[in-house]
Amino acid sequence: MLKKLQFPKGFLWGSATSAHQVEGGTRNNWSQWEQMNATRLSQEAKTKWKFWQQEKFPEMFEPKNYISGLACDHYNRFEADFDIAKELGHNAHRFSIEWSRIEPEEGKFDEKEIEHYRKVIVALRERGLEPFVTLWHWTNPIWLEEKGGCECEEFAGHFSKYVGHVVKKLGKDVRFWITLNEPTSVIASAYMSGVWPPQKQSYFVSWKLYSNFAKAHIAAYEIIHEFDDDAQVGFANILHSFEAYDKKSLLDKLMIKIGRYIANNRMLNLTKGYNDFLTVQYYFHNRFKFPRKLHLSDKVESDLGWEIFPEGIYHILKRLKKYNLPIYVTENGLADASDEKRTAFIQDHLLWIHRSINEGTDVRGYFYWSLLDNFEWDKGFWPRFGLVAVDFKTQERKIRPSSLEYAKICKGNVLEID
Ligand code: IFM
Repeated sequence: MLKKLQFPKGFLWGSATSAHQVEGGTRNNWSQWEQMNATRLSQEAKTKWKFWQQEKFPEMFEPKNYISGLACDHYNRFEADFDIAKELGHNAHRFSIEWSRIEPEEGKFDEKEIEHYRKVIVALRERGLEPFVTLWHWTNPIWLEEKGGCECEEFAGHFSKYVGHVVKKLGKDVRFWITLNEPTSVIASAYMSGVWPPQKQSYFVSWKLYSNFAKAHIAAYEIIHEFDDDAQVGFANILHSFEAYDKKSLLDKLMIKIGRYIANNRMLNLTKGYNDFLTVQYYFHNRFKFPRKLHLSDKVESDLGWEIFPEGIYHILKRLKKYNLPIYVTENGLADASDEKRTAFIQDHLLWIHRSINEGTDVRGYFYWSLLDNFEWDKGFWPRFGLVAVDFKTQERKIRPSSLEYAKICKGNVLEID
């Protein structure tokens, strides 16, 4: 029997992008690192990815896969891209402002770039899309990176000056601000495992980074509210789902407690009182069997080999309920070049989100990651997350069938399932 799951009135539906991944032509710590590491990354693909992935995505062996370059040329094509989002029934869109464009040299702000982002915001509003503006999505201007980037003592101070400028110039057109994107992903991948720039492996620095990021968020929160009391400010938090392999094992349970604290709760605790809304960015389900994480080979996976576990989002939301704040799912998506799994992926996650809403969790929006295929950081262009496929040679856009299924949900504010 067909079930119709209605979402709350005013629910926001959309998708998300980030500047470095889609705009093209950015000059920051990542673009610099890509130039120095593209060849190495293309050589490492042989050992890093499974045989089926290597066969399906031979571009992973080409150094140019690892250079963001023109990306989706979204910097020049944003209006046409937003036309697509509108056509797909979206009523909101999350994007990020590239700090290195706004402040290419310390203390020197580029008004042309402010104008660019003003046009982006106007273009969204003209199409009925509520802008969710991210102020930092992992990339630092080169001058800041030379001072130590996120780990330097003055990170929050530098960030505040940039935020102050942006908010003064663009604040009257923006209601929803996201200060930082996934600070814990940067801590884990750049400073713990050391695979992202600046490739440090230091638990000491990692620990300090939590407080640098919390200070930066809190400072930005205050600056934005000084300008506009009604603004809604939060940070984008990647939240992992955790499961003890043996529900009776104290050690397995201890591992998930520690994992949950480090990955999910620490940033939330440090920023308590300074969030108008909470966010969920959900990609990973972790099963622990002491002393390690388990990889079960019988699970459905994305092209990146990430397990698809929709139920996880329900448990995450349940844990956020106690904060009594509105919640937006600001990212959830998968790499699926052939578009075989995306429709079910979106529907299944929404099913669990809906269940959580029915139980009283105040979820107010869902942003699929991502509107376009784009540059997936150290993995480059081969993982295809887009609702819209991008041919990176011609910049041609092609709407994937799953995005039409998602469009039905967005347009009707309802999920219809058998
Ligand atoms: O592409 C990233 C995005 O920049 C941040 N969240 C996770 C996505 C998929 O890895």
